[in-house]
Amino acid sequence: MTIVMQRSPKASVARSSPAERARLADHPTVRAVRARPEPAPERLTLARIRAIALEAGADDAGVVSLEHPDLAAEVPHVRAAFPAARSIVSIVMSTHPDDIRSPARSVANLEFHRAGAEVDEVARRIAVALAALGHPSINPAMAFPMEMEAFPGRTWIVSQKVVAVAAQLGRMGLHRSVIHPKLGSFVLLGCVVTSAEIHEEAEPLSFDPCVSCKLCVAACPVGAIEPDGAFRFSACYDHNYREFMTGFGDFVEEIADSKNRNELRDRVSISETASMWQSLAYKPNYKAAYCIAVCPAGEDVIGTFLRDRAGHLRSVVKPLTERTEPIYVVAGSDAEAHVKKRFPHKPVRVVKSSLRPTSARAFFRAIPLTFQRGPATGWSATFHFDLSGDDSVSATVRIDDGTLEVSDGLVGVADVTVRASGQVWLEVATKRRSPTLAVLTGRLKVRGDRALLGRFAACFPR
Ligand code: B12
Ligand code: SF4
Repeated sequence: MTIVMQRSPKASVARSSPAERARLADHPTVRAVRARPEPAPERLTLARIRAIALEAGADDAGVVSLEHPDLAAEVPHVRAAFPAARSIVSIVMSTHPDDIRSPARSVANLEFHRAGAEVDEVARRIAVALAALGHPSINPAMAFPMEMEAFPGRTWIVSQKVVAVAAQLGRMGLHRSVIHPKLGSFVLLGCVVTSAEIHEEAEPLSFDPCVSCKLCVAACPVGAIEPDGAFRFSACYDHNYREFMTGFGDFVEEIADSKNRNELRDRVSISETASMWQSLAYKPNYKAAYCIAVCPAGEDVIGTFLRDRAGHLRSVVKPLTERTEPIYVVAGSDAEAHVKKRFPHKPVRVVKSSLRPTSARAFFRAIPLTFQRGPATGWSATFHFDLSGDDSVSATVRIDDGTLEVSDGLVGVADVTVRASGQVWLEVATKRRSPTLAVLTGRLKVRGDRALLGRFAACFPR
């Protein structure tokens, strides 16, 4: 057999012969480019970049160097998408408050999608303008589509909120969204990652636009925003994102699990199926965003709230809190308890957790996002996990009266020690393998009070 070695096109370009180089030099495109003087990239100031962004249609803008300490966690993700990155231009675009506040979700959702598309358009214009000045630049999506091969890990290239705060365009509100001092919570954020260097820093914002009214806490149907500033990620994600990503995945699994059409009709109402179709056909629909809708913060927004607080509650907050609508929760979650207690008129629709780990390592990264304070209240225990194999993990989980701490390694004295392969633990944790059988067959070894493992599982309902 004869093996013919073929040179890759890349290798042949790199090792071009003198004749090939001469032919390239004589190409009309090459001659035209070489005949033109090459302008040096314009040195950009913060003011100049801001002016470019406002000219492109942004309502506000700032720039931060990637060397800013608050952006350290962003750097690997940003450089993976654009190795030449040096700075990030952050932009703010307003949404129309009356639309976002409408109890008719189609009105609010249309506004989120319209404004979101505008953010991406404006960011693209800025990227093109900066590139024309000699600074190659990209505009990552304001939110979607995202890098889904990283799912369920971080799928976004830039944390827009982190960059906007570092650029002094606003501060994180109690509801974990950025509040702009003038436009309030009625903003979406975008950015342009650029190779331009910026050495100046924006003046720090002198005040926090959040007025601590806690209306966001009162309005959220699933209790995702806690008065102490904690954000219950899974509560928001399981309800608000029912028609996105893994919410859609759960819907598909309902179809797979149904024996026939009648069973599917019992599991999923016709209005839910039709709503899912609308989301697939016309961009996915959020279920709530009430935390943003009710927020009175921001100079341009707060007027009516200041003039007539009771009127704000009557005309903005109550139409949302009194709305009868299905609320999607995981059985045994804090969100389920919250809806039943605070909003008994809103029907509870039990779904499966949308956040499913795909490895034992990911399990320990994900549990802070799915941890439920309710089932963890009133007891404490330390769990050691000594998991071997390709997906090995050594971790300590401490649950202490409603709080969770996850540490690397086996720390302190354990009440329960779990030994298994990472794979077996993942299968048990995701309910693909019976824990009893795993113990009986010796694949899962538990030392200590086994009943505590049941309590552990209840803190992360699936
Ligand atoms: C992931 C995400 C979500 C998640 C988490 C929200 C959150 N608080 O971070 C979910 C699905 C719940 C969500 C919901 C909404 N979102 Co959102 N979302 C994002 C996204 C893609 C990244 C956010 C981020 O940087 N998180 C990390 C850090 C900075 O946030 P954090 O609050 O400190 O961390 C919490 C969570 O993110 C979570 N977390 C931390 N690390 C990790 C890692 C992983 C892998 C995961 C999954 C979660 C997670 O736990 C933390 C503590 O509770 C951005 C777009 C982008 N590319 O930046 C939009 C963005 C934050 N969302 C936005 C909006 C508008 C919403 C909604 C109103 C949507 C809607 N229409 O209903 C709700 C509001 C919920 C809320 N009160 O926060 C806007 C906010 C604008 C603003 N003014 O700040 C953004 C910036 C989109 C945009 N371009 O404008 N969102
Ligand atoms: S609703 Fe009130 S407490 Fe919540 S973010 Fe807005 S101003 Fe802050």
